[in-house]
Amino acid sequence: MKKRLFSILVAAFLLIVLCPTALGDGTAVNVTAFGWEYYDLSAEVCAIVNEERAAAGLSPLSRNAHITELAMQRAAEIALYYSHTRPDGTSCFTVFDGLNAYKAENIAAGYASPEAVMEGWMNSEGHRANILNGVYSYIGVGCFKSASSYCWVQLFSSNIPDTTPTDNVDAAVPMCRSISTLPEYIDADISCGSNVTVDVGQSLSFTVQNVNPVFAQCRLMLVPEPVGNDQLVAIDVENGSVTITGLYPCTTEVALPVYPGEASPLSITVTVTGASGLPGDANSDGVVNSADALLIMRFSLGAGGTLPPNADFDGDGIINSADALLVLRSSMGL
Ligand SMILES: [Ca+2]
Ligand SMILES: [Ca+2]
Repeated sequence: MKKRLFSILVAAFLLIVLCPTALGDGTAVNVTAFGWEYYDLSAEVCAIVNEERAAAGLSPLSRNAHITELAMQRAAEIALYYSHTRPDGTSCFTVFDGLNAYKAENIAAGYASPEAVMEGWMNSEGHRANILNGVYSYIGVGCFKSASSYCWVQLFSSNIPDTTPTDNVDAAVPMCRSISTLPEYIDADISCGSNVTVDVGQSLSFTVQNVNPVFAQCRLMLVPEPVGNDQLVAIDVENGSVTITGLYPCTTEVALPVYPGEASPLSITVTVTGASGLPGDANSDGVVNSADALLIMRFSLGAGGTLPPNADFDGDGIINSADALLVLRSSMGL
């Protein structure tokens, strides 16, 4: 796995408020990203940071609860767009919500452990300078893993309104993070391809994965809000995974928008094979209507062919004109 490191050194309050909000508000959209957060690895990185600081004669940083959450948010954001610029086009420091302090951010992706990412950072002058800077008192480390390797973020600050430390060491916490992003950073595909076939009653699961425009090996699960014909297929979304279950034989489209009003969302063509279980659906197209009634009537008049068992609408064991009439009445809502 290719690895990436970026750093930004000490940015003062005035610098931040004078920074333009890059590409402007109003164009960003909100997407939901799914991944797992590793507070255990976050704590390990902080411990190594303080070992390095002790070796350099510096005081330790307090692992701050609030900054840790901000770093977890940033870790999800760099999985979408690998940069010190946030996906919405603003500086990374906007995550501090206007805090007047000396602040810095280190980011990395592709490193498999706290030891590995810290070694990478300590061997890079700018990152090392952030880790070994006496101006900071607080640290938060984000560690987020979605459809590819870990994304790491260190945030440093000279002060923070809420100084509460954290000892959270939870591992692999499943998490949906809302991310404000410019639509041009959305470049997603479907993990199983755009055409699938399932049998009636069978399910298939897949994820919608965004390709990071800066670091293509970094992929992020986006949580879509699928739109399909729920008479034909059942759709469930859980932990970033979409599950489609075939209900009736058909070929149908399921759209997978990742934000409201997306103009050209991804879609998947689902072909459901097998016999329809829908009473009266003689042609197994998932809809009961006059076409089925006509088919049953022709069959009952000796036109030949075969009909599925559910053409026997009244369940008396015979497919005849009584079924055709009942299907017609049913399709008319009578
Ligand atoms: Ca039908
Ligand atoms: Ca019958």
